[in-house]
Amino acid sequence: MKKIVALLVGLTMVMGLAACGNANTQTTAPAANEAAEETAAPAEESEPEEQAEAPAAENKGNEKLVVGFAQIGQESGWRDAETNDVQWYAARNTDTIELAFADAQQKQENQIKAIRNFIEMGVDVIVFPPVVETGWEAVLTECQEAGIPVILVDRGIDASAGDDLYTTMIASDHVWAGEQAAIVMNDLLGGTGKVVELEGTVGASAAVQRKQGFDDYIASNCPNIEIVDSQTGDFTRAMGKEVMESFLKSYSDIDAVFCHNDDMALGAIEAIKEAGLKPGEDIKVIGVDGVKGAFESMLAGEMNCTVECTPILAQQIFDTAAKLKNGETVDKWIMSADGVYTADQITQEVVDGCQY
Ligand code: GZL
Repeated sequence: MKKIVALLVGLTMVMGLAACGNANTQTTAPAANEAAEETAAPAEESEPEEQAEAPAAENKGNEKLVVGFAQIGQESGWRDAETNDVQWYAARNTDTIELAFADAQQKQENQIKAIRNFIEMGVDVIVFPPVVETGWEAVLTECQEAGIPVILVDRGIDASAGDDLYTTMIASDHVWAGEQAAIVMNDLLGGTGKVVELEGTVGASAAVQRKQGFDDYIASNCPNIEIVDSQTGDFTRAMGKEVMESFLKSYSDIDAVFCHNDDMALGAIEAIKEAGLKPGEDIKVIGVDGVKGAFESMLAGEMNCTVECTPILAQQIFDTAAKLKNGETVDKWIMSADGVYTADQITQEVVDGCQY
């Protein structure tokens, strides 16, 4: 559930690593969190001010917990919040944790390069959110052969790959999120209406499962609600706006939009307003994530609901990684506890208390 905490301050220093391909690594301050260069600049040009010593290739005997985190990129406010939480946590615990962080700029091949780099470094645990569900068998087998446990965060891999290729997954229940969105949608529409759907990144488990939860619930319980169209907005605000604009040009009778994340919902709200319609009234808007922008939009009457999917996972990630380093066993799925927030619950105090 959402917690109210002091604003995060301070500079985060993470392990600086030689860039590997485009999977550039970086030292970032939470506020800055600049996008890494599209193509990796030569290491000497991209060195942070205080280049931390890259962990020795052989990490054996290092008392600290050394974690390699191969982040997807910076596609959404949610993703930035997850990155900031992980880097801030590591920066506050440098006496016991070393973090090697890579930004894959949305590319699976960059995540794979970064994971191979972490294997070379001999980190204790590898952590990453698989940008898509498939294509991980080879690199995860290499992790296994190197004896390095893998924690999946916030997204999963296709079950057909077998679940022995990773040790545990720390993530929300995305099918549940889709179902909750459908329940609220049915309530908002009084059981009748035409809905469009803005999907997340093609092939991402969060998108596949939110769609499954939403569409299956509507099909089974809402005979008079029709999903007239469904297209990917790739989890970004810009593409969410673009696809909603095309929906508005194609359909004159849209009653609601279900967006697989809040960033796309904020883009859809812009498009609805520019079309001369009232978001939250003429067209109901439901998102997922629980980012502050969604709460601000609900307070303004422009959005109706967001289903929380917490990105604040650092404590669980590092606690779990420490257990794995110590040879302990953990559950296969460490599920986040999330809530559902509708506009009627939102006050300025709730908005001010948003953690991300
Ligand atoms: C969810 C995560 C998704 C968020 C999006 O666990 O994978 O990726 O919902 C983000 O905002 O892009």
